[in-house]
Amino acid sequence: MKIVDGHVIVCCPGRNFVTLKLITDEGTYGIGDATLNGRELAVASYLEDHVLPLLIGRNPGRIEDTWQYLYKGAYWRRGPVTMAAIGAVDTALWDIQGKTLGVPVYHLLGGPSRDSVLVYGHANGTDVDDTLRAVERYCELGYQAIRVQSGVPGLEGTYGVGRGDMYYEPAEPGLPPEQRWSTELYLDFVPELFARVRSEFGPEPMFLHDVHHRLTPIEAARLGKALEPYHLFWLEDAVPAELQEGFRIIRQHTTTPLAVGEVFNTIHDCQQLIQEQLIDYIRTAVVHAGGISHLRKIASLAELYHVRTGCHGATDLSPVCMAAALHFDLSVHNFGIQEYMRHSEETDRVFPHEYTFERGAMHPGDAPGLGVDIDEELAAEYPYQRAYLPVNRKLDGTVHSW
Ligand code: EZ4
Ligand code: CO
Repeated sequence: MKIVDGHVIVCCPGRNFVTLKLITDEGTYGIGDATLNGRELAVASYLEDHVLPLLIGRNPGRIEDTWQYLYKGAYWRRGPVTMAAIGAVDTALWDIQGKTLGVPVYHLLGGPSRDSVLVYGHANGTDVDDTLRAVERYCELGYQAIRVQSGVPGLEGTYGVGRGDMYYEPAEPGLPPEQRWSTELYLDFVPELFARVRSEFGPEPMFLHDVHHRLTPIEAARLGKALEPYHLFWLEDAVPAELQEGFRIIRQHTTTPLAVGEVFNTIHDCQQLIQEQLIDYIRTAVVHAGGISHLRKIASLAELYHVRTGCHGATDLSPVCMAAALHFDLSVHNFGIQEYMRHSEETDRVFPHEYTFERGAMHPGDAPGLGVDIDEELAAEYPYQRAYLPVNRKLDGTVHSW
């Protein structure tokens, strides 16, 4: 069997997505997500201009060999653009392999290690009361685990608080919007928020919180310590993680479980974090960390050190990535949790899928391959629209991590 053709589909059914499609001489095809929020066209060009010519004529069953060929063969290694492109190829090849053998991809990954995949949803509100109402609605929808984000009094707009109801989409068409930030106001507010959440909903629901890279290690240590009475499932991205050893400081001070990794691209970004047991959950995503093949290597390293997986699953990762993540999650032994921000109806129509949600857990379905498709005719009705993530500034105007 040979890859004979391929193309990249860029569409915007409510938000931008980049999808790779590889077609074989037997007529089967596979798809992979290549979406890099705010930098979409760079990955589309990397694939179209530099990768597709290398794939024509290759045997699609040589998944690991193709990964190594694209990674080592480029000479230039790592980085989000390269790794999203490799991730898309890898995902499409697993899809083809599953379809060729007539089995869902999780069967190729060792079969199911569990019956279904625990997911967490996103409750957010402009203030505490608004946020509590959102948490209640997620509980009613059956979610057992809920990420809680709230507007901070005195700050206009903050990470995780959406414009719509029960929905969060940070990217904006046009040029990047700017937000304002105060670490002081935030640190005073968050423990109060979780005190209210626990007193209203009791000890049972699992609650998570995303700091979104905005603290220093010692500030994160203070927050983790202050949140200990409320038993968070995890505290996410407490600090920007370029400095892996920075997590030692947080770890010395708090037992609040730590999660990180949605912006990581390779195992090298988390090697020290995992081997020194500085984190509890690794959040690398299929699309941004080199596909299913590379994610399995990260999970195997993590398994040795009692670190579990908690894949990124925001709306800017397409349903193709979501499907691939669910096959990975179902099969890998040291699975922890999967993020699930529901996509818009427009997006779900463009990407018909087999995966299902029931009582706070998901299943990838049993269709051969990934069980997800792209309706190219419908996708063509939604052309690309330039959009960016916000930029963040402190109250005095200094640029801060968003
Ligand atoms: O801000 O995916 O945990 N989820 C997140 C996301 C990220 C977006 C960036 O594109 O932090 O909402
Ligand atoms: Co996050």
